[in-house]
Amino acid sequence: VTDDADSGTAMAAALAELVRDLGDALLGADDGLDRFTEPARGRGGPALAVVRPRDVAEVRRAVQWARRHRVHLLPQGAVSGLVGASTPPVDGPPVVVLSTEQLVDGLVVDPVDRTAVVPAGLRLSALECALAPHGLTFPIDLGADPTIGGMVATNTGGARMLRHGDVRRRVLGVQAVVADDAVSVVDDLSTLRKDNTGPDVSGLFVGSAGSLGIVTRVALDLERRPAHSATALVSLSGDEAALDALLVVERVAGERLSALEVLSAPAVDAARSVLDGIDPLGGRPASTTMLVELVGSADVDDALLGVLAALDEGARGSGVEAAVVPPARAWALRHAITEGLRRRGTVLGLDVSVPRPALPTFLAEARAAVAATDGSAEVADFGHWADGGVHCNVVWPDPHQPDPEVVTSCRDAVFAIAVERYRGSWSAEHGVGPHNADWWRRTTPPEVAAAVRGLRSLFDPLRVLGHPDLPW
Ligand code: LAC
Ligand code: ZN
Repeated sequence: VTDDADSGTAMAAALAELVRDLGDALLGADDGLDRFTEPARGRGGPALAVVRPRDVAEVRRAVQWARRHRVHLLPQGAVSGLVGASTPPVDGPPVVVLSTEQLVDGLVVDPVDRTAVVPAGLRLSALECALAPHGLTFPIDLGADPTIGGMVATNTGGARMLRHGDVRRRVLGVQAVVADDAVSVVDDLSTLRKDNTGPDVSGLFVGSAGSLGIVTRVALDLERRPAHSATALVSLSGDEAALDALLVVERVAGERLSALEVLSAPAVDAARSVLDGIDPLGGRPASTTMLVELVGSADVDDALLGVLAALDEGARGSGVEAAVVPPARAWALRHAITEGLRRRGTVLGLDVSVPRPALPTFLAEARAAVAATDGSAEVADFGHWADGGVHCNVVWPDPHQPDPEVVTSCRDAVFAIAVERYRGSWSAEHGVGPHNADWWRRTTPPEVAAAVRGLRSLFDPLRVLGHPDLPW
């Protein structure tokens, strides 16, 4: 046990050493660290310093320092995660943030192989720009613009998961710096699609929330950019109708289907509020709305009309309002939801999944549970219904400010319905962080938890990597 004065002196000495080891890559408290400490939602805590290594050698030096001084080193990409894992805790041990924003050199695209080796700090948008001239894409699409390393650490899903899978399915290999005694570089950067020469070590870093190692490069399996795409927005009478429509769309669209999102009326309203007069719904009142995207050859427009005709027929005269909308407009509506909700007030983002047949009843029960917990809260859900995923956002419109206990009660109520009643997941695609760590402890079978903790003691025996409140 040290008293505060002693630990303060020890920390000052440790930081002086960090300046000596990594000074050129370091930002200190005087440099304005807000963009590294403010999470996408909610509040963050302070960082002792931010280190921005430019290569693997500097990442290793940072990890060596963290081990020597037993200080938490928090890997960080674009701070777009939604479970609180990439920014320092409000109350907790001191942390140094390791931002990958300068780990951006050395992208290698192989158009013949249809693969790329990508530095961890590269943003998804920058990767897409580099791939476009080759007619290639890394087909994971979402509202934010994360780094590739962050996408690996959270195993991002996104809106085209039904067609292209999540990050896990697209990662061929990973290079990561781990915090074992040797501070090893685990170099498993093969770009081979077929390579059955033992267990999948790269895969261990996918979804690890930055705790097992700091991902420095990633080998990715790419896709050809589709030549044509067509999108429609379909207004439906509610969630039951959406489930019926989902089946019709899948049956008629077949392999052309590349996205199917369902947006609740409050989510549509929130998105419209940020689109400044451009209304992809042509003035129709907000209702449960399905976004359907088809990709393929020049006949996708006709195929989409066929899907809409089948939906109309399936609705048996009760009327489905549907319109073909240019893809950029349809996606603008979809991607404006997050910002629209943020402008409404305080948002609790709950990212759950349930078996598809349970989607309507799950949502009805979740809305009722939230209303029973706090009358001022609204549910503005939207999600990747074809994958059984729902972003069950709870919103407190300004000026309502929920107490922390109310937030916890809403989260627990919704998660309990998803997990206990419908055998769903309390984190469908946003990964694990302090916001949902309790649920990992509650629901992970002991043998599985022991395996994860075993990996942690292999790669990070001193427990210096990742957010201090990770549950393993
Ligand atoms: C998305 C994030 C919120 O689907 O998961 O855009
Ligand atoms: Zn999502």
